[in-house]
Amino acid sequence: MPPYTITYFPVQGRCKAMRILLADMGQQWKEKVVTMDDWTQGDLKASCAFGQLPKFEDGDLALYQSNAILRYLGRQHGAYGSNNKEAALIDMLMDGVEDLRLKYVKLIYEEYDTGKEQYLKELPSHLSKFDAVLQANKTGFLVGDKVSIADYSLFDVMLSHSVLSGCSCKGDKCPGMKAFMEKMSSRPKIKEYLESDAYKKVPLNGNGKQ
Ligand code: 6SG
Repeated sequence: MPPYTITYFPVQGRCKAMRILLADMGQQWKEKVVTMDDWTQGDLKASCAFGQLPKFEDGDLALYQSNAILRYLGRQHGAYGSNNKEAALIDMLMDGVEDLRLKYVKLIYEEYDTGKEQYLKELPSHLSKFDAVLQANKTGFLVGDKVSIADYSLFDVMLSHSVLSGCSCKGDKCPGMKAFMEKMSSRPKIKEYLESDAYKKVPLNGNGKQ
């Protein structure tokens, strides 16, 4: 039996980074898919700490909040830096990625038709901040010399932007980011996962927009 269970809607959404981390770490996990009918019935929602999914289980531990889940897995699988200072920088970058993710989610679910032009105009300025961190660190990762949960989180959000229609920021002006995306995409287990049906058949977002 796989040690972990992810309970979530039939989308990538808030689970893409943790799934990529688990695949990269060679871990097995079970997926429990919750349909709109199951969810609106209400019992599961009432049982969730904040009334939302994803839910992540490791034996008798039930965790909610996708970034808390990533932090747990980062600690468990050595992807949370090599010391306290690296862990603090990883936290900072995770929060920076979260700020960008919230803008992306707002665009997708609330402003796709009205706000995309402005979003795309502002995007290079957000991405340039991550690019600068990557260029300064010189290892191809955001922090230190090994992969961390901040890398999985940024990689996840950037994969979503790489298919955002009209988004021309594919890395030409962001050499650090371009190298980062190539490095993460070519890690053998990530490559295998991204080419699998388990990944490809699941839509990015719950409303079909991307
Ligand atoms: C939605 O926002 O997928 N959880 C979402 N929505 C249902 O009743 N801070 C935490 C975290 O990081 C945010 C959790 C997140 O973990 S994710 C949730 O639980 C609720 O609030 C986006 C997503 N949406 C999928 C979805 C929405 C509409 C169609 C598909 C409702 C849910 C599933 C079917 C109906 Fe649906």
